[in-house]
This record gives sequence, C-alpha cells and structure tokens, in this order.
Amino acid sequence: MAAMQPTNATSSLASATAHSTAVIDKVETMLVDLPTIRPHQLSMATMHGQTLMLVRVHCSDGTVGIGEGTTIGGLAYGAESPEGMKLAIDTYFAPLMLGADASRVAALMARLGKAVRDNRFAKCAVETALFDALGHRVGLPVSELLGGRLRDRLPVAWTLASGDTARDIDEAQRMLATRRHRIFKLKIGRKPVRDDVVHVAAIRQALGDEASVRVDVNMAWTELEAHYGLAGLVDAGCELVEQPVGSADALARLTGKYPIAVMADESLTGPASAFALASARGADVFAIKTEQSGGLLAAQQVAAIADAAHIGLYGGTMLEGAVGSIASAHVFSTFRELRWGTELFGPLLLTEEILTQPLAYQDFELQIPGGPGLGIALDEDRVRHFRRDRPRTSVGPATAQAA
Ligand code: MUC
Ligand code: MG
Repeated sequence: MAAMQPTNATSSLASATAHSTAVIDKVETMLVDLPTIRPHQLSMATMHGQTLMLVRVHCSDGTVGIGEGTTIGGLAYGAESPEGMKLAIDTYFAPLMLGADASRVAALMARLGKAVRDNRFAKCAVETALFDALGHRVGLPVSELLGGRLRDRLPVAWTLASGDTARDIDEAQRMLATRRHRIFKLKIGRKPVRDDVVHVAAIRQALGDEASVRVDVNMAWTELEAHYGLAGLVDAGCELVEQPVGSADALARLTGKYPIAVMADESLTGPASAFALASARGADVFAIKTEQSGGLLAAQQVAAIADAAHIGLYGGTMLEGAVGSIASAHVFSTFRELRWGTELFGPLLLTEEILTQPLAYQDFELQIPGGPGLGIALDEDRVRHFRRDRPRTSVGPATAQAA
C-alpha cells in the first residue's frame, strides 16, 4: 500500500499538535494597588484607588500570558474581591492548571468551570492569561483567536463622578478640548432624584450638542423613583439610563416606557441572564462586561444573544487597569454591532502607568494593539513597585531633629 501523503488537513492537524506541546508550568498571582486621579463616586462606593489582581501563566515553551481581575470598591459591587480572586486562583485553579495543555483554552476553562462554581471574575482573569499566552505561541492577537476583529479602534466614554457638578463640567470640557472623550456617563443615585436630574440637566446644557450624556444609577432607585427619574432625564436631554433599578423585572417594566434607552448592567451576569433578559425584552441595550460575563468567550455569547434579540451593545468596564481593559477591547472588537461604543477608560482613571508602552487613546478612541496576544507588555519595575507584598522599609513616626 502506498504511503499516505500529508493532506492540508493532516498538516494543519500536525501544526495544531505542535502548538499543543506547551503545558502550564507555573501560575503566579499578585495584587497591585494604584491610586485614582480623583475620588470616583458611585452610588455604592467612593473609590480612591484600584486594586488589580494580576495573574501570570508560565508555559513550558517559554510563553507567558497575563490576565487581570478587578472589582469596584472591594466587595461593594459584587461577590468577588481582588483578594478573594487571588486566593481562589492560588488554592483551587492553579492545582488543576499545572501540567495541563496550555493551548486548549476552552477545554481547560470547561474543566475549571466544573470544579469551581461562579467566581466569574477570577475565571475571566485566568482565561485572559491563557489566550494571551496562546497568542504569543501562535503569533496572533487575541481578537483573531476569538474569531477575528471587525474594527481596530473603539469609541471610549468617560465617567463623570467627582460628586460636584461644576468640577464634572470642567472635566468634561477638558476631555472635549483634548479630543479624548465626547460620550459622558454621569454617576447618579446618591442624591434625591430631583437633585440628580438638575445635575444632569446642568451638564447637558453646558456641553451642548457636541457631547452625548448618559447616566448610570447603579440600581439606586426604587421603581417609583425610576418613573420620576426617567421622565426628568428625558426632559434633561439624556439619551440613556443604565440600571436605574436592581430588579430585572422592574427594568423590563421601565423599558420602552420613555423615549430614553434603558441599559442593563448589574442584571447581566453571563449568558443565562442575557437570555432571560432578552426573552423578557428587559432592556434596550446590554452593557457587556468581560469579567461580569465570566470571561472572553462568555462575553461573546452574551453579545450573540443580544444580537439575536436586536438589543444594542455597549462595551462596559469594571474599571480594569490596562491588562483587563485591553482584553475587553479585543473581545469588543469582534462584536458585529457596537452601536453604543465602549467605556474602556479604566487606565486613564489611575495615576500610574504599568505598561512599557501606554495604551493609545486619541481622537475619542482607543487603538487596539496588533501584536501577538494582548499586544501589551508590563513594565516589571513599576509592577514590582506597586505590588502589595513588595518588601517595605518601615519608618517610625517622625522624631525630633537632632540639635
Ligand atoms: C458600572 O457600573 O458601570 C463603569 C464606569 C464607572 O465609572 O464605573 C463602572 C461600573
Ligand atoms: Mg453600570
């Protein structure tokens, strides 16, 4: 019998097998604390800094992937915290990952999914690191591994949340003048509804037609307050309201009642909730967050459900630093429709840079890197400096100067 000639199919199988020779050697986690440029006020917390949980996956072929998990206000936003993610990955994820085929990302995530319930943010961080390493291994950007990007740049909104109307107007005017942002999301819900509406109307009026003004209530209103609020926001010229109430049923009842788009955020916790919301026509727009969805692949599933239900898409943020933000950018670049833009401004809220090459924000957009993996590199010295567990020199209280 003649020897079988390799066909295209068998040779691509051979190269896939070559890629799969890498196994996971080490999983490393760390907490990095960075200050914010100003206090960031949401209805449930005021942030003065952000903690990034960074995970590095080291593979036997020398590739290393990085991922990030963040939350908002520690445990104020949801059930996970950066410290909890680190503990979960060190204790439960890492033993299952060591020695596993590093290239079979979906298979490994399925295995982790069976052993670990929930922990969506930690799973997202690990999945990001695996995709980053795979991208370096095969020489492709993460967006291409996810099916291929449809855009190289993403519009980016800025959140006005200083707690002071005049300061917010000044901040927005600087963003417009420097062509960094022209979509503004206002955090409201801490004050009485009437005061919040006055705040929004003042900002809308000061910025004029150049800017788009939206609000995020972070679930702070009752359904009755939301009726007053939405009516007032329409008069104030606001185009979108994000998660005015906590209950998904109440959100559905508000959708379509007023000429303002209603966007779901906290109610969206992955594909199952997306399906339930879409079935109930529970929102006009989905704020898709990669971490909240449970990872990059899960975020794509949420987008597919929204698309099928003709629900608009917005690329959300958990105020991730550079690693998490660019991971989301790769995911959002693959969405067929992204009518409402994104809010991947997290790194700009922090005083410190931790990349060798900062992310490029210009002309109201974020450029998605074209290099392999996430297309970014950590500045190791700066990461070491801001690590929570860095060796510290203790200094006592100031003592009287020697005479
Ligand atoms: C949220 O609820 O959308 C997004 C922007 C921001 O300032 O906070 C986040 C969280
Ligand atoms: Mg929100």
